[in-house]
Amino acid sequence: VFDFDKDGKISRDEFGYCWNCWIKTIVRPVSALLIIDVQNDFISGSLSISQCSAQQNGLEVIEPINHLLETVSFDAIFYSLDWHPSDHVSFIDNLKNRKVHPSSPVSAEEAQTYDTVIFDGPHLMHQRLWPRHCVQGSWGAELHKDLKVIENSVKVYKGTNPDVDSYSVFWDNKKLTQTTLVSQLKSKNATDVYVCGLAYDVCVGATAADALSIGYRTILIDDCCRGVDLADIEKTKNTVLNQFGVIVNADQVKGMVE
Ligand code: VGL
Ligand code: ZN
Repeated sequence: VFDFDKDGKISRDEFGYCWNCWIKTIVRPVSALLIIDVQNDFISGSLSISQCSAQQNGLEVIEPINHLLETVSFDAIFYSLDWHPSDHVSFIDNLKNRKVHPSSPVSAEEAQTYDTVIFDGPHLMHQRLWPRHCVQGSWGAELHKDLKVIENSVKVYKGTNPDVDSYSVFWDNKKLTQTTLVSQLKSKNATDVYVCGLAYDVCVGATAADALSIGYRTILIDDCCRGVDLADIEKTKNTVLNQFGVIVNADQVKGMVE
């Protein structure tokens, strides 16, 4: 099936194709795509990232993610949802019902949205304060209507404990509880975890960091992510690269998975 030239060599393209097939018979990668928090509140709702310092548009991830879903056959696909109860610790309007520790860099009285406070409790806990968002069952918590949802994919809900926030789809921020993602990736023998969605420097970054810490080959799909703060997006990328993760654009993924 290969085109040999007159010296009996195969072309550069065909060599690349052969190499790819050969290495995959040895490595047998099993790919999982994690689509993080593509929910109304982060796109045009109460925590719209367009209102944050990087002024990015969350809507822009939908078309490239849909295209990825249509052109690449991942072995498993997961959609995460930030899914908070009404009394969630991260909501700034719940601050009055909580106890800020005296060592907190900002007091309860001076705290503004996006500030980080230290809450008192059984353990001291750093917590960034956000507007009320992704309340369980609300419109803001729904996946955006234009995001393609694949049959037989799995939804993973996080941030359901009122007292602990959860940025990563693997564990909450205090590593008290795991989501169902960990056992589902194990049962599918996943080896490669592809990560995309919102917000780049918050939940996407925390998820990629945890995937790397577990030992998954972790691939961040840069052009399918939008974030809150440009400096934090740069930090996220550096963390991934320092832990031997890979950062690609969506058009590079097809060759990696097939
Ligand atoms: C997120 C802020 C608060 C996210 C969730 O999905 O990135 N950001 N909760
Ligand atoms: Zn949240």
